Amino acid sequence: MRIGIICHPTYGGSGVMATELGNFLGRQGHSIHVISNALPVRLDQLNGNINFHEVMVDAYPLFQYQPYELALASTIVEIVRKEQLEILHVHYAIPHAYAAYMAREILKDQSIFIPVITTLHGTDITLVGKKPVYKAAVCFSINHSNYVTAVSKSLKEQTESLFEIKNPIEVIPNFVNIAGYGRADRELRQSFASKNQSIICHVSNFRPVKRIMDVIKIFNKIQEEKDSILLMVGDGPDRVAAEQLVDQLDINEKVFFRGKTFDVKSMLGISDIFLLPSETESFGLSALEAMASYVPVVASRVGGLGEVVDHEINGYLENIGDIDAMSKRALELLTNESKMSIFSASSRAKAESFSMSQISETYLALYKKIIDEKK
Ligand code: GMT
Repeated sequence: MRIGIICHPTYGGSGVMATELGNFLGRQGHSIHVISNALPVRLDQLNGNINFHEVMVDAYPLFQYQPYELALASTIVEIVRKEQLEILHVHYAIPHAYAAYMAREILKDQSIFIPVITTLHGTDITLVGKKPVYKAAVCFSINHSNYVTAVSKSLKEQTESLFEIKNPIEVIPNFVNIAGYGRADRELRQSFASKNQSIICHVSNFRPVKRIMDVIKIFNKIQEEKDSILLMVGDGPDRVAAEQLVDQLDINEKVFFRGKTFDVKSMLGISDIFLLPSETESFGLSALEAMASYVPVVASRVGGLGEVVDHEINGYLENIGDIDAMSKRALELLTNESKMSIFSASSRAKAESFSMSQISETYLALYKKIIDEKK
């Protein structure tokens, strides 16, 4: 099959999912064409079936904002024609679903018919898409996609309650390539923490929605009771404020900001607890990746996190902003070895139920069905 994938390239679950799906299908022999404004971080460039096409935007001084959607739509048209793509899978509605709609209509004008699948990821609906300035265009492009999927039941429900959706939305959850995750070697762990120290981890794009000040405050309470360190993996707008808070709390020696280029799998592989106290989270791919690494998650009870983390079975879900409860939950595990090992095994087992091979096959079957319907 000849598949076009449109996604954001930067750190964020939607780009990671799109890229991992492309990598998997490319390894199966499908011809994958990823279209984005920069090379996505996890794209497997060594595979001959995987191709990357950069959207180039010409900076013109008349424009305060460069018209990225137009450049993207034109690039899609060009690549569909040149590579004879059969289907377009767009990840994250803004601005991809709208640009793909335009491209599909331009191609129709040239007697080329290509279906568009839109996968909704979360903030494209819950934070950004619902804003009045985008709402009409987002709703229109969802309703004019040939097929729509959402990464959790919670996101499907939120989309249906926020917009006037005429298309059915199928839930196809995010997945993890389980084989790539596990415990890392002891030497790596020892390079960060002493034998008696626990390792707490957080991975995100450090945007306000992730509430990384809560991460620092929760960790501060944990380390008062149990000697620990905190790995902050990622980067983003709240990093400076988080560093200031670490200073104020005088825990500099225990908090490591690792930046965004660091090997996430290894960081998860040496961790004991993963913190995700987000304001909203449609799914929580980083939580799933932690669980695949045998790391129980302490998170807020929001959005689709309850579809990933089973409260009191392989992690804990508490109210948004409840720093006390989250730190107590983390300590419950860090100070009880047998409970920790039960939660840890159950985390991995739950992650295995989101297996990449199975969920990618679901997408593939969907592509086939939609292409066949078009014929
Ligand atoms: O807002 C983000 O956290 C980034 C965003 C993205 O584009 O990657 O993440 C969303 O999509 C992920 C992949 O489907 C989900 O795992 C995240 O939960 C979701 N983020 C939010 O809903 C806040």
